[in-house]
Amino acid sequence: MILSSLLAVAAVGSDFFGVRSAHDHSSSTRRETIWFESPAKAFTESCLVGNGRLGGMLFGGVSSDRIALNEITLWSGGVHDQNRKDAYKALPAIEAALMRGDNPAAEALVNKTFTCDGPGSGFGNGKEGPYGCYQTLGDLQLQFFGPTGKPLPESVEGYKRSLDLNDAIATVGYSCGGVIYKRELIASAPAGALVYRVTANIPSSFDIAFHRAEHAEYFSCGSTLAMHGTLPNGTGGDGLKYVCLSRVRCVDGGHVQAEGNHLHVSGATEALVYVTAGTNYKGPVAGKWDGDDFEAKCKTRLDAVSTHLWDGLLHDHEKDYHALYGRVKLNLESTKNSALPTPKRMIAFAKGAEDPALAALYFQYGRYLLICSSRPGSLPANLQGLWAEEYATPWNGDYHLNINLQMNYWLAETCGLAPCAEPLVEFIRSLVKPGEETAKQYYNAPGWVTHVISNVWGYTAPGESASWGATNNCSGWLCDHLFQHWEFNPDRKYLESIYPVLKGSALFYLHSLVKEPKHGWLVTQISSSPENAFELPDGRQASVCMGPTMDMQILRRLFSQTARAARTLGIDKEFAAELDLTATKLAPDQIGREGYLQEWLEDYKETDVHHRHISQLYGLFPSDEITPEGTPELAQAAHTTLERRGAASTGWSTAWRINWYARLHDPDLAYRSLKLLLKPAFAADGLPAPGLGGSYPNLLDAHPPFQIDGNFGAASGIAEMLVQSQPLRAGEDPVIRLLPAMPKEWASGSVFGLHARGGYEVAVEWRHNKIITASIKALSSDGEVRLLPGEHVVITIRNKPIHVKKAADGVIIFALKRGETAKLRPAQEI
Ligand code: FUC
Repeated sequence: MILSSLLAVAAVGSDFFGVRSAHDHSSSTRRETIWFESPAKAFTESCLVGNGRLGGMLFGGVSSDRIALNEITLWSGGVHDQNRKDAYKALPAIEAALMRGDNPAAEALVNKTFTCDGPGSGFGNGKEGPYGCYQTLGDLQLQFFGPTGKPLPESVEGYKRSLDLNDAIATVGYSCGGVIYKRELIASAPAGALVYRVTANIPSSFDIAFHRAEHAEYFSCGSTLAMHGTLPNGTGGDGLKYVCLSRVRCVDGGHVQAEGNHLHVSGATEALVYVTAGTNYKGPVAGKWDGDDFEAKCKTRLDAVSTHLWDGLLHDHEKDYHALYGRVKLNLESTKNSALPTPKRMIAFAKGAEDPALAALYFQYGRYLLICSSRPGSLPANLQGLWAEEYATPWNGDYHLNINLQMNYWLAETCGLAPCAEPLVEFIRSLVKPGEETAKQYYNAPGWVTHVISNVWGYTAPGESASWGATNNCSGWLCDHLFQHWEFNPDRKYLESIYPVLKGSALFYLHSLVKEPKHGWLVTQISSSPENAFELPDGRQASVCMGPTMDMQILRRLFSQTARAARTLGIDKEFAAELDLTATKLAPDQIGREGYLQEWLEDYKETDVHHRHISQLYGLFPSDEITPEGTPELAQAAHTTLERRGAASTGWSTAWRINWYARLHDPDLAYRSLKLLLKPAFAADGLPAPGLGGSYPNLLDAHPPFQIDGNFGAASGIAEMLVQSQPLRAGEDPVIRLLPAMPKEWASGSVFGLHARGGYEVAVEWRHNKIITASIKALSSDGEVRLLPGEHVVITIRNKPIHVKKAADGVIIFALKRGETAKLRPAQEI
């Protein structure tokens, strides 16, 4: 249907309901707020909202305001096969070069014969190519006028702009010439819309318009604005089509009029600006897509949302949001600094003013960002989550699979956001079919495989350069997320549904293993340790290799998880046994000459000793084959590796360090990394400053540039500092451990709602660095809790002390029925 005719039918005039909001935002509970004293000059100062699909970045200007918009499917490019046909025929020559230790020759061959067929990701610039690029939907621009009809001056009184994480609402307020202006923005998941409420205490006027720098047409009709367009598919044709609609409804007096490509609102004390968007995304990822009907569906959403007033919309939005956000509470005790605007608070913290509550805010911000960018039925959070103001977003705003996408989801299970992992699960499933073709063309192998980069179009081929694009352990790593989702939320049906995906991945790697000549270990036949390179004894450099440590660790995990899944389901007995046996033949973790964990099969010198990727520590986190209890020498080697690489790095690498140090039970170094991540990455004017890592004024992570993985990785790291549930030794049952890496600076506090493997919800309260009380609730099934209490405790269920079994290493075991809560107290207090 033609969009203009759709809108003409629907054009509605202004409504005069005269209803003022009765909603009161003040509440006695502590609020987690990021706030500013001035409008944002860059999106790194803006306030972010999102409903999993539609996002907004509120700049909050006085005379002119901007909400940068996003729709998570808005990608250029399209579904294109970039597999090099019959590339596997080159394998024997590459393998032969690797077997004789001539890695540079192997690398030259990979570059020539084993990269993608086509431009691939365009080295991060794939916008005009078939790979495509995630990009902004455009801007909603607002222009405000004072009582005389002139644009508002920039200098106003009492300016405040804030993002309230407790209710997921962004607010701007100020007064000018005695007039009080207030605006509030939500991204409502139930309504599928952004709603911006614009109020003033006298009748006021403003204009709104859409702006997009390319591929956009606009029109207006009645009280509705439209922007629509078609992105290029990268091979000379039309790609994704999109539409974005906005409607203004005057609530308390006022009038809306379409004037050219904008709407003019006059005489209103309260107006609601509704925004909906949609695309005809038809990629391979299963979701609740609008399809060819996207314009009509987008308009239906607009019609529906615009029948509602603010209070009702806010009520539904908060109810929906609280159901996720409210699952976890973290109180690290406030300091006076929470009264400072966020950028000043960050500066004070960097200068040494302790501020535990800032860490709690950063933790909840990570959870907030995931709730806003990853909801069931949609796509996973990309490199920027959901928020991009660019058309050529850095690294195409894609899904990098050698750390970044995985890090985005580390917090999902531990931080009570399992439903937010659903888009990742669907995304992984969508890679199986294209990944089977890639396995066939490149390795002549069964099963499926992905390499380093992917997009919403099912890209699984290697990247365009051997130095980073040959890494092929990524599908194995993704499978860990499928399995952990089950470990945290045991459900047989779900396990049945993911088993074929695990099996397909395991089959691929089983097929790809070769015997390395020195020890006869089984290793991956052609690979690289993500993005790092090494020097051969003769001084030549290369990245391409056999069996880097990370590959071996990922395969051990994949094989054991797949075998465990098969046994749990009572199927594929022989296959499970084959996986177990093969795992014992894989190259082991090795300690290098300076006591570090070797990154490669040989003790090569890395070309960059401070490289941001420390992939050989995958075995420490997110995996659990290296633990202080089970493998103390390897744990020490991991520690040495980390200190050798140094503390300063990119945002995500710093965030990974928090998780690593937490697993090494080193609170001081975990906290050091968290501090580095919170270091201001901005100059006095608030704009990004040169440097490595840190955070922007709105607490977004600086790679630089902005990359959201550090935010998510840090939230996961903070959770790991407070509660862990991996086994003490690989292959054993999970053990819940309370406050395993709690820094002395967080002397008193409480956390509620962190999740543990086996389906448990955990709460802990501590004072003066000692646990006062804790509780464990069985969410999914009856089971046996294994707990490392750290000190002598008494456990009660329904106020009655219960019997606990004592196991090795101070672990205690007790039975807990589904729905029951066990309470723990130090023995002397009972
Ligand atoms: C990987 C990292 C880079 C960056 C990019 C998006 O390639 O090595 O640091 O995070 O992904």
